[in-house]
Amino acid sequence: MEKLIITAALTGAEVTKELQPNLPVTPDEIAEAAYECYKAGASIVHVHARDDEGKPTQAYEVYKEIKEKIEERCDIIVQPSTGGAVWHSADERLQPVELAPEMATLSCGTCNFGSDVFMNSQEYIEKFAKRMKELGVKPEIEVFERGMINNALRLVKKGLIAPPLHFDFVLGVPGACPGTPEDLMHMIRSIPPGSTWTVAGIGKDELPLAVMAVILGGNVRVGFEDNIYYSKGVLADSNAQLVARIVRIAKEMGREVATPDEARKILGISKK
Ligand code: KMH
Ligand code: ZN
Repeated sequence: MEKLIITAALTGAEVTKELQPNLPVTPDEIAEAAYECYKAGASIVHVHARDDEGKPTQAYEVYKEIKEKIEERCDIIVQPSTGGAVWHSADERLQPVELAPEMATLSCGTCNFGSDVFMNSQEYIEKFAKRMKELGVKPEIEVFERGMINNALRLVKKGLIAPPLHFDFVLGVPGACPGTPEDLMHMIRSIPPGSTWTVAGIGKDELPLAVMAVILGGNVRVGFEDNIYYSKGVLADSNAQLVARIVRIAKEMGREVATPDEARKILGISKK
């Protein structure tokens, strides 16, 4: 098995400080949280930006500041979100890609998202994939429903993305695919051989799906974007605490944890 790639999804667009007082929202807080996660064993940081009022923003300048502040501290792979918040336009969502980061997310279909709709029309998906290709950004294909895998494979046929593909199965979003072990197995069996995958279980699904990924040779995403608790009813102290738990479990299972450079090699990313 390859070494385990751990992604820390620090902030997201939906969680607030009221829900999780330790949520990092300013560029300094986000950079510091990224560094703590790096020290704990994460090799990728999935970034969402917030404005001065703590509201989600896709502004280029804010992502630039966050990226620079993280890069001053460590060489973790910075993966901005192109999902943003459900109300962001496609053009807003694309802004962080202009920084030409090593990776960015590419959501490959539309789904319900709680009481909202997370809109990813074919037009959006192709536009995002095209710009990522032009700027040499490795897409992390976000899969919230099984059919999104086929949408990604259509992008391969159109020459907009190229294997080896890297998938993130986001399971347990209210309104989209649940996070049962059977759902994860079905996703894994549905991707092309030679692909890599990670799993982001939402809420109570985070830990069991992460453990499955450790066992099955996949990779793991944890963090406040997906889950704010350490255990039932107990808030986590930090994103790094959630990363550290996965590192401990992986070690117990005999699975080594990848450094950022090892993750780059596994994912086929050349360091920028
Ligand atoms: N906040 C969600 C609507 C991504 O980062 O690419 C979308 C999301 C996906 O978080
Ligand atoms: Zn995200």
